[in-house]
Amino acid sequence: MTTAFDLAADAAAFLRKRFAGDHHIVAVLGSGWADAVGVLGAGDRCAISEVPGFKKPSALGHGGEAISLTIGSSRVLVLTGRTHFYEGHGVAPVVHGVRTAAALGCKVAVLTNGAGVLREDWPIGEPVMISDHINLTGQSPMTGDNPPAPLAGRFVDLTDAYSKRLRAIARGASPMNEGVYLGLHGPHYETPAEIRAARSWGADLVGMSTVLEVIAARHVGLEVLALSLPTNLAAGISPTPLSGEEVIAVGKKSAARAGEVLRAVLSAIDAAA
Ligand code: 8IG
Repeated sequence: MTTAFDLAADAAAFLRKRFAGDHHIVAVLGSGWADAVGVLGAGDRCAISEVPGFKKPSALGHGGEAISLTIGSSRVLVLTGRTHFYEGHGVAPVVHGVRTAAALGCKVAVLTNGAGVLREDWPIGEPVMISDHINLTGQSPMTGDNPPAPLAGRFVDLTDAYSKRLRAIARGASPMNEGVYLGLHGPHYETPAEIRAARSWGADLVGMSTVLEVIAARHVGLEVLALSLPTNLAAGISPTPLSGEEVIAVGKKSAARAGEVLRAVLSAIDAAA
């Protein structure tokens, strides 16, 4: 039987051939981050839809490319968009990127996203770091048969999911606020009552991605750093209705800043390797 891990191995073989060799770091660009790629420098590009198992992301403001670039002495695979669970293809395509990256030799995943923010004192458009998450998607990438040996079993430990080591490196490269990300199914936004509940649960950020990727990334041994771009105050806190267009507009305005932070963080991770 072909497993999701076989498909990731196929994708990695394709990318290894296309980009001539293994990579060290994968960076996934979420909402508001796609335009930051310009700041990271030139690289070799390929359409993600050419790579086995990948779908062209349909989410607003997401790119559809795999880019191979070099930062310091690290080869970085940049995915300029991601597949969300709400796109309706199930969990496997959502986590295919991180599984492929691990099969391509990556040891570190830097996941980025756009998020609603529950903290009125956190500036919109200024990147923050995720310290931990609450997964309310009701999903897990580890559902199903136990992964084939030599992969780890399905009961993934998430105690230190957001690497303390990488967070210290990122903090040193670019001081940032840090908080808990609540991952929801979407694609609708929350009600104000849900945001009040989220606050009492200890959430600082809300979004529709990342948590499933982090679980899958930890399973395959990737060390994870996750950055959020707060693009809007959460529902009931925001003085205006939420909209995808607002997210895009903030992303565009913040691209240079987000790119600068991402570049500094990737450089620092390279330098610590
Ligand atoms: I960008 O306010 C972005 N993504 N669930 N809520 C949820 N996802 C988001 C939000 C938000 N903003």
